[in-house]
Amino acid sequence: MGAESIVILTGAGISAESGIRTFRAADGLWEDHRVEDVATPEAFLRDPELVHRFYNERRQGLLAPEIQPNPAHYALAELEARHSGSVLLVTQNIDNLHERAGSHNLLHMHGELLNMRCGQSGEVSFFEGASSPADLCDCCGEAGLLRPDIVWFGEMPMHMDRIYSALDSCDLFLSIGTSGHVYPAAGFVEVANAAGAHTVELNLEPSRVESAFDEHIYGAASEVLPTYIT
Ligand code: BJW
Repeated sequence: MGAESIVILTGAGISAESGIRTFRAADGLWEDHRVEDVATPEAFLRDPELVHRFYNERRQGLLAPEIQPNPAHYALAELEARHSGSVLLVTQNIDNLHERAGSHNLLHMHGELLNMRCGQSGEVSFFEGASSPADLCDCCGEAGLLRPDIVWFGEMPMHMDRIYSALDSCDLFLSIGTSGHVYPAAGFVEVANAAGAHTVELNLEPSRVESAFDEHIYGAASEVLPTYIT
């Protein structure tokens, strides 16, 4: 791989083979709610108990011993090790499987499941247990302010300046395991195209924005990715 500056975008598909459900697979429902109706600031205001329960379950799921990084996560960590300083990994995923596989130059644009954030001060704290609206926030000592450190619909994703700046100067952009339904991530390929990068989609099936890519590789990430990047 001769590229000098590589940006990689990952989505739920890369963690599917580790046992974490994707968003738009099957019925996409949780307790009869559409995920889109739970992962919003309005849902948290309306029914904080429900939203805490949703994230508590997913936190518990992530911490289960059988949930481990798969060969696709490891392949990206190896790629970063081989191309020191020239690979930026941007993930939409809120799990921690990339870091557990050894990736370091990593940005979680939609937040992290194991972090909580104070809705008042913005202070972020690591959190492994079950959260509830009764929890007191460490920074202000009040109940009801702590929320999952997650980017919900209508909120600004994180690290956007760093991401756009890397996209503006990359010469290779890989998009892995994402359906292309959710913006701004679904628009990154256009930014990379405008920068003159070679753009590649690796996914189980064509995404919603597949026509924007120069190259397409369809298959399970744990199979196609290690082959593609060696
Ligand atoms: C495999 C595989 C295997 C399976 N191997 N592949 C109208 C038009 C355009 C935009 C908007 C609009 N109305 C509203 C918006 C904006 C909105 C949006 O995009 N909505 C769309 C639904 C229309 N976006 C936002 O609100 C964002 N904020 C925003 O836009 O701020 C303003 C802004 C302005 C200017 C610049 C920047 C910002 C915030 C979005 C927050 C997304 N949050 C979620 C929930 C996170 C919390 C949680 O997890 O609970 O993030 S939604 C959910 O979707 C989650 C994911 O990160 C995200 C993307 O999903 P992903 O990863 O693509 O998963 P899937 O399931 O969709 O796809 C998996 C793919 O993998 C599939 O294709 C499979 O085939 C494949 N796959 N197994 C390889 N083994």
